[in-house]
Amino acid sequence: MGVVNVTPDSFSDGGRFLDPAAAIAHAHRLMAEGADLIDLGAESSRPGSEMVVSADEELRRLRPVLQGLRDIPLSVDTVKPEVMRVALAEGAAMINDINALRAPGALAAIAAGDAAVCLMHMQGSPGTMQRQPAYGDVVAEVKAFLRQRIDDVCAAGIALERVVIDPGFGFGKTLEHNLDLLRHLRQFAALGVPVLAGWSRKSSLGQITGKPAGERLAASVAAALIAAQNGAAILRVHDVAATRDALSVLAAVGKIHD
Ligand code: HH2
Repeated sequence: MGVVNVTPDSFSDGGRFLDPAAAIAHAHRLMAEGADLIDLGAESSRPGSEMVVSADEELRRLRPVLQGLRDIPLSVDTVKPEVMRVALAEGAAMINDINALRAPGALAAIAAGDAAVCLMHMQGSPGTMQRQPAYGDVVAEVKAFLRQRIDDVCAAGIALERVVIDPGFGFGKTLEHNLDLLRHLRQFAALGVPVLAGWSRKSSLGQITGKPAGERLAASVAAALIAAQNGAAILRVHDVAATRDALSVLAAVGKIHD
C-alpha cells in the first residue's frame, strides 16, 4: 500500500501532493514501483494534530484525486462517515479508518457498500495520544480491542472477508509499545483477518536511528520487512520501490509469497 497524502501538513510529505495533479502523478509513480493499492489521506493524523479539517475540505482535496485515479485500486484514509460515503460512491476499494469506525454513522456507511475496511487501534486521539501512552499489556489490550471491533463490524452486517486490522503503530504508543506489537504481530494475524502494518518514516524509527523523517528509508524498509516476516499482509509505505525490493529478497528466500 503506497501512501499519498493530499494534505498541507502530513509529518513526512505534507504539502508535496496537495495539488491534485501532483497527487495523481505520485500515485501512478508508486503503482509503477510495485504498489498494489494507494492509500489517499486528506487529513493529517500526526501526533499533535487536532483533526479539525471539515468533511467539506477533506472532500474538496480528495474528489479530484479520486476522479483522476479511477483506474487504480484506492484506499481512503478517513474517520468521517460523510467522506466514506463519497469515497465509496467514487469507487474506493477500501476505507482505512484510524478510528476503527467508532464515529456515529461510520458502521452504517461501510455496511451500505461492499468495499474492504481497515480497523486501526489508537489510544486517545491524535492531538494528545503521544503525551502519556499507558498499557498494562499492550499486545493483549490492542488485540482485545481489535477482536471486539471485528465482532462489532460483523454484527453491523459487514462480512468478515471485507475486514483488515492494524495495531496502529505510533498511535498512542511509546517506542517500547510499538516494538512489542511488532515482535508479537503473529498474534494479530491469528485473529483470522489480514493485518496491515504502518511503520513508514515514523518517529519510533527516528528514536532508534537518531534521524529525521526524510532520512528514515532504510529503517522503514527494515521495519516493513520484519512486519512481513511476522505475518503482515499489507504494508503501508511511502517508499514503494525500496520496500518491494526487500520483499522480493524475502520471497526469494521462501519466507513469503511476493
Ligand atoms: N499511519 C498514518 C496514517 N494513517 N493508517 C493506518 N491504517 N495505519 C497507520 O499506521 C497509519 C494510517 C500516519 O502516517 P502518514 O499518513 O504518513 O502521516 P499523516 O497522518 O501526518 O498524514
